[in-house]
Amino acid sequence: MLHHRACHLCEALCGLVIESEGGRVTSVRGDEKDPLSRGYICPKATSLGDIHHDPDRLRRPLRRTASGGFEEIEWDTALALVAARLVEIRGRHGRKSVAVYAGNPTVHNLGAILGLQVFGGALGSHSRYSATSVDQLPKMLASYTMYGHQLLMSVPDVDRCDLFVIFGANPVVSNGSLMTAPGMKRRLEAIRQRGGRVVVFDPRRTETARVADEHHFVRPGTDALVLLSLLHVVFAEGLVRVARLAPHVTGLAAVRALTTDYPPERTEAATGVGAAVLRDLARALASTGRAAVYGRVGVSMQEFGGLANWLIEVLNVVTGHLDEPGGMMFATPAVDFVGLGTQLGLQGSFGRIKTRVRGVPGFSGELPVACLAEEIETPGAGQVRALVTLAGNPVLSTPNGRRLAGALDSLEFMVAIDPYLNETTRHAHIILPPTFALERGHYDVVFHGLAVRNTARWSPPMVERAADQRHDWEILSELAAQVTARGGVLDPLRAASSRLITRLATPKRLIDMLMRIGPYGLRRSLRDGLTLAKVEQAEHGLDLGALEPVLPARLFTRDKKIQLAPPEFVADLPRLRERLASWTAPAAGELLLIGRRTLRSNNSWGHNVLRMVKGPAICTLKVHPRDAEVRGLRTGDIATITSRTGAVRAPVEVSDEVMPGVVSLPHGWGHHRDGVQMRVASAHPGVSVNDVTDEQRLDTLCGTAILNGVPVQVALDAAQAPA
Ligand SMILES: Nc1nc2c(c(=O)[nH]1)N[C@H]1C(S)=C(S)[C@@H](COP(=O)(O)OP(=O)(O)OC[C@H]3O[C@@H](n4cnc5c(=O)[nH]c(N)nc54)[C@H](O)[C@@H]3O)O[C@H]1N2
Ligand SMILES: Nc1nc2c(c(=O)[nH]1)N[C@H]1C(S)=C(S)[C@@H](COP(=O)(O)OP(=O)(O)OC[C@H]3O[C@@H](n4cnc5c(=O)[nH]c(N)nc54)[C@H](O)[C@@H]3O)O[C@H]1N2
Ligand code: SF4
Ligand SMILES: [Mo]
Repeated sequence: MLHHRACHLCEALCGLVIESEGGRVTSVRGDEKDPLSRGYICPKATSLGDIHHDPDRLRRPLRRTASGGFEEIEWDTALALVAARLVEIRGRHGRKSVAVYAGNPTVHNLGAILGLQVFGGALGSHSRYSATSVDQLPKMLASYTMYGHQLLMSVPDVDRCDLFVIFGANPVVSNGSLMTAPGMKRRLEAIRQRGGRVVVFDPRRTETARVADEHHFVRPGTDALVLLSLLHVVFAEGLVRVARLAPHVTGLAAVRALTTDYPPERTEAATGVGAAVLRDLARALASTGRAAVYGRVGVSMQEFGGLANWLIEVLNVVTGHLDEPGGMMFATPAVDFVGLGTQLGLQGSFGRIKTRVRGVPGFSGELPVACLAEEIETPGAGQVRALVTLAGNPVLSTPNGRRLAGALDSLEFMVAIDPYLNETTRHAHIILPPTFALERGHYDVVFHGLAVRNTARWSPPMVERAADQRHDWEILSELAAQVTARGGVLDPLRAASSRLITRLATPKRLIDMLMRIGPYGLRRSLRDGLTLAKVEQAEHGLDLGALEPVLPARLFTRDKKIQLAPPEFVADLPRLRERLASWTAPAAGELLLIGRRTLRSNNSWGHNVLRMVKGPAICTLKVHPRDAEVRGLRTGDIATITSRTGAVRAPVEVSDEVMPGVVSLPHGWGHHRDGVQMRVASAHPGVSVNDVTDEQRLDTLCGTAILNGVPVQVALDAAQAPA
């Protein structure tokens, strides 16, 4: 049988043609007719079948036994137990005592997104955490403060731009992030074929850097200085060109004043980027009609990620590339979460709440996950005593995972909604495993809104689930109902959405309704308006056209203007200025550790598939020849990587693709732990980089963890055995 659907594993939304026989997946190919991916897929798509059939994947709830093992229990027993424990702990210790952590696959799962809203409302928890604070939070903060909406995030119009500048992203491997653009290599090559230019700033000569025209090493954490210098040149040389948006911009003079102290000649020693490079690039940005400056996780989870993300937006605005074809644009998705969010008052908020122990500001009702361990460990009113994880593996994905693992063991109660018994869920008292993607219908409400082309695609369920399996949304809404019945408190907004969803019964019907009231629904006549049925009929996906300018109509700030100099960011500049001097004089022997994504990995949970992990070791430490020589390290040696929080050992790969002074280790590994039931992953364990990242080091502006540019010592390991 042939099935058509979109891949949900990453943000690229590739169209797939999946063949199955007797319920078994026999092949996965790219869908040539998908208007967005046009046949492209990456190696991870082939793992969909393997995960679906994985004997380690949990299908029934598990309860921890007195001896520390797990036993299967019935759904009804499990759900009742979870609801009772959560309500009881909340009753005893208050609303902050029950925390929720939502991980990355939540946003790739329509039912989990909606279910989380309903469940979160019923629980009324004031301790919400997610992968946002180890990922894109700075970009959301920039969108919120500058455009008035956390989800109004600019994406590069790659297919029409002639100068594409990339800071800290490797889309040839990651397949693009906050830029849904499957087949990035092809798209980058197309820029060059039409005479354009691709420029990459990265401390590693990445796979993306290799297909670019130019690559510049930049010292980890210093991008904000590079950007200030680019802006300096734009202002000093009279290259400002705000064009159409000029009447809708405020703060231009303030930004000009803030950049005067940062000529490129003054920042080059700290950043490692030559002044001539920046002068040339600033002029090119100003003189190229269609150009875009884009940044991702390398400029997000770092010491000055907030500033860097803000300055990238500013640079696009002042060179006339925001909201213009070929520049940084905004998608107009069929299900318009930006517009809906505005009606529901969900544009965002910043600093309204703070963490109890360290006083770090929260963003949009959420607290930074780097603070979770101390919130569990520190006694007092508001201490976290119970935790719900949904589609997350924070023991491997958040800084100082070892400390967090210890903290999880001290909880009164933990429940994990997750299909695997892994490094995090093994700490839970109850594990509730949901269905896997092929067993459920899906419409991507998030990434259609961040795509480089407007399209819509519905993925029908492809395999019948077993009678006793539950979808994420069913688990969450059942828990919500039981928590409410036991005396849950609902805030009015969530109560309303909860009632709505319960009445409509399924996420699919909700999507249909949201589509009807979306930009392609009501905008057209009732007869021609978009409905889910029409999207379903287009089995390869529906093309809704190239991106179109949306500003100023889509500005949600109070004065309906783009805020070029939000006070939060301006107030953070002195911290950068103070740091400038120490970059030019790093501590003796210290190296800066950065991350790396690899083609056959999917954060922490793609490693239980043999075809993804076999072959040469992936979890290696890349070291520059100069730094290797000083330490007597050769390729194949085992090195010990030590930081304030601990040490890990990993095989060395000597390579001049990393900048001198920088080492690179991928995240999401470290599967060799007692009780983990992922047999393939445990046999190819690697080590967890987040055992040496530091939960105490944050971008203090917004609470994002610093996962790139971590100071470490690296030495030859005497024992020569990885652990
Ligand atoms: N050092 C370092 N750390 C990093 C990063 C880095 O670059 N360097 N990257 C960061 C980034 S960008 C991110 S997004 C985070 C990710 O951080 P997390 O989201 O915490 O971790 P994942 O590895 O994505 O784990 C996802 C979990 O969801 C489960 N899962 C998969 N599908 C489903 C589903 O449909 N339903 C449910 N209920 N569960 C499901 C998996 O079994 C797994 O346990 O990691 C961050 N951590
Ligand atoms: N194959 C695969 N694809 C994935 C994932 C995966 O795990 N595997 N994860 C998905 C997720 S959750 C996300 S968020 C996206 C992320 O998507 P990307 O951001 O494109 O992914 P990375 O490969 O982490 O790219 C970050 C780059 O930043 C560089 N960098 C590190 N520090 C700095 C710095 O201080 N300054 C600059 N300029 N650069 C720096 C790193 O060397 C790296 O090349 O990928 C998604 N796609
Ligand atoms: S690039 Fe992402 S969406 Fe496309 S096939 Fe690979 S994992 Fe799936
Ligand atoms: Mo991410």
